[in-house]
Amino acid sequence: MAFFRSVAALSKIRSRLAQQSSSLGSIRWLQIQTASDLDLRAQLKDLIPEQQERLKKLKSEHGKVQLGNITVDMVIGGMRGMTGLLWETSLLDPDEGIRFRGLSIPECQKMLPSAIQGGEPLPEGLLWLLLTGKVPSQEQADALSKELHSRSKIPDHVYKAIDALPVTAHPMTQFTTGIMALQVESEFQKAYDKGMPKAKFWEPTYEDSMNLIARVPVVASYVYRRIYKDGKVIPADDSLDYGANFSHMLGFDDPKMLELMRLYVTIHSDHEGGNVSAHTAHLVASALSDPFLSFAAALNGLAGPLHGLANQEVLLWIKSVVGECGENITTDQLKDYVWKTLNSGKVVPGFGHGVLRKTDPRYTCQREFALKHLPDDPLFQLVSKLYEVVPPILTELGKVKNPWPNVDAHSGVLLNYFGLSEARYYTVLFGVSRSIGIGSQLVWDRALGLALERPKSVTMEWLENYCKKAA
Ligand code: NMX
Ligand code: MLT
Repeated sequence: MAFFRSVAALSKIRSRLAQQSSSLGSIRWLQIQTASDLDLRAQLKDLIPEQQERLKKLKSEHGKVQLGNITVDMVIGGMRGMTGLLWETSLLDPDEGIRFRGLSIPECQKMLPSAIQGGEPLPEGLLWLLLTGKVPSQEQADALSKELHSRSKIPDHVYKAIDALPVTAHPMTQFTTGIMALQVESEFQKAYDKGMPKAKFWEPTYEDSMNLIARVPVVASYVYRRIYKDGKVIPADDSLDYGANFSHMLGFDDPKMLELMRLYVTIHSDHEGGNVSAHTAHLVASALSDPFLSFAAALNGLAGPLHGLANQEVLLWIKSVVGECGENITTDQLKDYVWKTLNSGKVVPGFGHGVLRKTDPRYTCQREFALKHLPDDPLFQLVSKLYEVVPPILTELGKVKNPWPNVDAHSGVLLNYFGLSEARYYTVLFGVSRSIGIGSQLVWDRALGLALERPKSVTMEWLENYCKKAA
């Protein structure tokens, strides 16, 4: 805490000097990186007032501009295509895929700091980007890495809460229980109970979000080691970055696996605001529930098979294909298997999307990773074959809006290759990553004073009457 107080003081001196700089001429030493440049909270404090003004202006000048028509189909059909949320950290284009604060995945791979030259982005670099909209320097990402380590201590009762569950409980149930137990230490709840002005809400939210992001890998790896490795916990290694340390605590130290985890955590972090997990967090947080409560709610949505559980389903499905037909399956056999799945009333996991209408760029970058590091892996080759076989079949069905693969179609075979083969655990990895996007946006939700979410619902009778009158 003393460090952060002195950093904040330095930041103030620096901004005062910066204000004087026009009268002093150019002060070159001011450009040298100072402690406040490395302090994410100080950076946010500078950024928030201008973004608050921006939103105020948007509301007063354009508040009544229409964004489209709401149709009955949209009301019945899961609000698809209905613009109804403000989410600053990322934006999804149906054809191009996700952009994090304006940067595509290949741009993030080029521009964000990495652990090795030309390597995969550091998730802490992405966290900085999502929170500030700025690409951090290597020093800023490293400082954030250290800050996350310093926040990662877990109180004992969290382990006890998880241990109260049967070891056979689904990993997502154990993980979410751990997150709920972390909530006991919420700074937001403490500050709210004492009373604080609305303008200050973002500050304890920032503390909670950063603590949450710092602590989720510890909870997640505890769950993994408890279920699959006889409870033999591996302590954190403070010299490692966020993704690498997570992989290390799970028990995987192959340098390629560390790179995979950095990539994995980066690309799963955020997918604009309308997906089930992000939207749930945003909704729950709009009631001023703290980030732990909001994120735990999000995880319960992520645990559904149409959302985050699909990564588990994909690997189990691929393994069932191999189990039934062997690794050297022919294209015709694979087609038959896909039809058998569909005819049994199931979806083909890893294909389709609520918004995307082309191959998910998160799939593409994982495919590139596989081509570089495991081109001969038989399961990767099967995934490649599915890329050819599944889309024409889903198109033939005639109702699927997007026959192309999504992020979940690929992640399992990569993890499996490096030894993380327990498919039931995969959604927990997705959850760890999503804490970064959700945690970042929740800070902005409170900084911008976003409203309680409360859309209007109607009955079928109301719709019928409305449509009769409109006809
Ligand atoms: N396999 C079989 N049927 C499908 C698939 C698929 N992969 N994708 C869509 N459909 C069906 C869908 O079930 C619906 O059928 P019905 O009208 O009988 O209910 C019809 O096609 C129209 O659905 P769409 O409008 O194309 O898709 P929607 O936006 O409703 O749902 C998903 C999107 C992602 C839920 C859907 O594509 C799906 O179930 N995919 C498989 C599960 C999956 O991979 N989920 C992960 C998504 C990414 N994530 O991480 O969250
Ligand atoms: C996600 O990453 O949240 C999924 O792709 C689902 C979505 O965007 O709706």
